[in-house]
Amino acid sequence: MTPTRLVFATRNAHKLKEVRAMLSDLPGLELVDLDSVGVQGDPPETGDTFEANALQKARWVHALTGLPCVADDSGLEVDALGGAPGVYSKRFSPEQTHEANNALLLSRLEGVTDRRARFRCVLAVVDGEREWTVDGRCEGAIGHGLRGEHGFGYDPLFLPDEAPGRSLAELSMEDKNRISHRGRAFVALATCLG
Ligand code: ITT
Repeated sequence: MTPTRLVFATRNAHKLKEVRAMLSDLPGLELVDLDSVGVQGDPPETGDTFEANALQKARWVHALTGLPCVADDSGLEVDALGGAPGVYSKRFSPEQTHEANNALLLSRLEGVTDRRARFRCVLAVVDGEREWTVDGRCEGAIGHGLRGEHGFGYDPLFLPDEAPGRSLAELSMEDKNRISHRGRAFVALATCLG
């Protein structure tokens, strides 16, 4: 079977690394990064939903390259914060670093007992003829301190239901990909392309 070749519209090196690791399990997909098709700059994301942002990024790269593109918009929804930081996950703290975002999240949840949260990922594909989205979720809770060295972003604070007693940052990339929002969205994408 010839794999579907898509440009992956991301500047997030961690996402790219995770997805590259998934591809051996998803032989129907081949992803090409932005540098290898000569795209400079960051895809815009000014929407207020994951779907809108994912479509915006994929359309932007498709308009520049004329090639079929996929984009990921993802983030963390915390129930006690009314779904925040959501689409603002990367820009949650003024510093916009993973460390500052995690520190702010811990401080916003000080004394809060309902710590339910989920990671969400929406993938949008734009190929010039069609546009569509698929999504994936990972349910869990926010811990009381940072744990683990793997992954990125909020992983050291996120305790997935499917790995009791461990944070996402304590899982290998392979184990994270099996249960993660992004892993699930890519499986959905490969199924829908297959
Ligand atoms: P691109 O737009 O270039 O793809 P980005 O980092 O801006 O990269 P998003 O807009 O999708 O990506 O923001 C995702 C943010 O959500 C990311 O910076 C993390 O803070 C958080 N996030 C998403 N997936 C995550 C994961 O698997 N583990 C931990 N944090 C994650």
